[in-house]
Amino acid sequence: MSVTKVLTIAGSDSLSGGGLQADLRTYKEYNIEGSNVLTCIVTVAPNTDEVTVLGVSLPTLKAQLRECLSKENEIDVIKIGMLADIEIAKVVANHLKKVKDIPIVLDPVLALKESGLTSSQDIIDFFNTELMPLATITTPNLREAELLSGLVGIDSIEKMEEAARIIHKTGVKNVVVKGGQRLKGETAYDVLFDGTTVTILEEKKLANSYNNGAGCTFASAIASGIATGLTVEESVRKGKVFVFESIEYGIPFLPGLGNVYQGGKNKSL
Ligand code: PXL
Repeated sequence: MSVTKVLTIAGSDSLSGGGLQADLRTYKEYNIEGSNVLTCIVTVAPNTDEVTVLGVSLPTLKAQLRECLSKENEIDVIKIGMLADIEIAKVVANHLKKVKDIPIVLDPVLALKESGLTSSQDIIDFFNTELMPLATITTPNLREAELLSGLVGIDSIEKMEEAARIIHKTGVKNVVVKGGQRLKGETAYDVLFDGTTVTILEEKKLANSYNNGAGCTFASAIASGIATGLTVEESVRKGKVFVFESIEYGIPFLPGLGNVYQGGKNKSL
């Protein structure tokens, strides 16, 4: 029996809403075997909400990449999440340049919604020049789309499209800009651009905010779709429904806040 495999290169989210924990749960729902390279550990202090990001040592990172990207592993798709700093990003990029014919889903985790933490300009530039050209698709949220495109105040579908077109120029094959909660109105819009066609995806906004991990889950769901043979557009459409249901069945842990629950629709707690 052949097994479909996705490799996640991402950080650990100790509360498990996002990060590689969300990624692996998503692959499980898609019946995909997930492996992971840990880049960093993210912790959020309970009272102050202060976010700490601890990167793994570069030798440890390299050892994981060598192990997971060995030929025998036969990875179908690679998904990239949080890279934490420029040194980690450089090591990851060097390894990715050596792999051939494996689609790469690049979630440009440049700003955490849990904090005001935003990446430095050198890492943003590195994403645009080194990582984007390697990727099949990238999945920025509005803030990340602003950082990558240089546009300010993206607050409409038109501006999302403009940002997608700018980001596409870096060499990434497809861009999906996520409107998420930040875009005004009742509808959650995403704008997908493949270099030729702009596709606007819609889903109604959910009243609850159990959306910690929604971004990681979306990118992982897209990676899963591609791994199972769907086109990029089909993978994005299916991923959007998957995230919607994961938020709908999310797990509350503070008043009004919670983690997405992957595939929650098919389970009962
Ligand atoms: O959802 C963005 C994200 C990605 N990766 C890690 C995280 C988070 C958010 O908390 O902790 C490791």
